[in-house]
Amino acid sequence: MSKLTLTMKGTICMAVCLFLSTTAFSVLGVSQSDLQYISVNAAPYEYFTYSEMTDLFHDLKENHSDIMSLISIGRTYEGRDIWMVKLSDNIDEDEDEPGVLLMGAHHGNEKPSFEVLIFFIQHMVENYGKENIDDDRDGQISEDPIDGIDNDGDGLVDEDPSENRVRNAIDNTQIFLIPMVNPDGVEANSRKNCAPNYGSFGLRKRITSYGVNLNRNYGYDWHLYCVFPMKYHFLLNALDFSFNYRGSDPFSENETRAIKNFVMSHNISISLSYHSYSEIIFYPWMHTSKPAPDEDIFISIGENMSQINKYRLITGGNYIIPRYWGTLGTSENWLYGERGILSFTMELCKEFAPSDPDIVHDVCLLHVGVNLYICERSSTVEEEMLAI
Ligand SMILES: [Ca+2]
Ligand SMILES: [Ca+2]
Ligand SMILES: [Ca+2]
Ligand SMILES: [Ca+2]
Ligand SMILES: [Zn+2]
Repeated sequence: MSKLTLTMKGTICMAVCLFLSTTAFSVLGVSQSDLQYISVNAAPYEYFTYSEMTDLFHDLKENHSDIMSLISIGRTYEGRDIWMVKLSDNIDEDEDEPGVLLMGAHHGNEKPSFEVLIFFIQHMVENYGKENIDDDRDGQISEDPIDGIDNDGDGLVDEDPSENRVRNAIDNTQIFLIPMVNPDGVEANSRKNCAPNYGSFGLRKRITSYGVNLNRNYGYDWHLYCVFPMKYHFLLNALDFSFNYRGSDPFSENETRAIKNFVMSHNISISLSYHSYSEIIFYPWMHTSKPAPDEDIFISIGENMSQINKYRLITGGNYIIPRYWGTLGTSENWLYGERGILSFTMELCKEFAPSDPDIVHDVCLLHVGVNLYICERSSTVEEEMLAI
């Protein structure tokens, strides 16, 4: 049983009735209806820890070894394996199928970013091999796919998804998932990783601070920091104690080197990197308002994802990434600039780590729909890019 299911069962919304006398109400200056029910959410959502995730993946792999593999693509400073789950049929072969890369937790305090991927992996392995079934037992089969819409108008949303979609995604794509890029940061609840810094440029003999913002450490157009220091928040990114410290060199960190080595040896068409928060979808370029060569495809994919999760799609020319407040060193810029991978940032939720179990469950389920859409779209993007 999934941790999410367990947690949902443990959550009881207690309606506390207050039996106060009329006199007491008048003294307090509030009406009886104001105080009749106070809803107390008994148990805040418990996100996966690194070791719980590790155990879960080993269990799932045991039970679904025909469609799931698990490897470590590298080790963190504190010695944790960076786990990569692959979902596909013919699991041991490198097939000629489009590759999809889904990542979470570049920033360790952004907990929904790994939770959505752990949930997705569970959903996929548990539904693979099932014929389309009537999940809600209403006599109709798979009538309400995961798209945030009540397709059959019965008041429930996404209650009867298509099992065949799961099978098609696993049979026709190679899905690579790295839910915790920064497990040390997850355990420390830290934006940065936990490796020591030896001065801002790595030239000191003693440790001066800890941690690099991994999503500033990818080596694409790295030198622009120095050419246009004012444009790229040079101090925030270059000083080692800053929350946005980019590291002493491009790919100076174990985690970003692991992602780089993995990506360089695999064929990948589309990538989503989950973060929180702000309910926004970004795509390259992130350091300049110059349009990306494939901007039309980025917009088309982005708009389709936005229809599912209702997040705002931010285009390169928008004020969030203007010319003088650009971001260098993101995974998206490097994946797209270096490897031509259509890569998006997905900023989940309205806060770093919501504690309401219903909110976490909804965001996880909704992004099963987003991830399935990405798998389906990956079958045509190579042709789409060639056509430009
Ligand atoms: Ca049904
Ligand atoms: Ca179904
Ligand atoms: Ca429905
Ligand atoms: Ca639906
Ligand atoms: Zn982030």
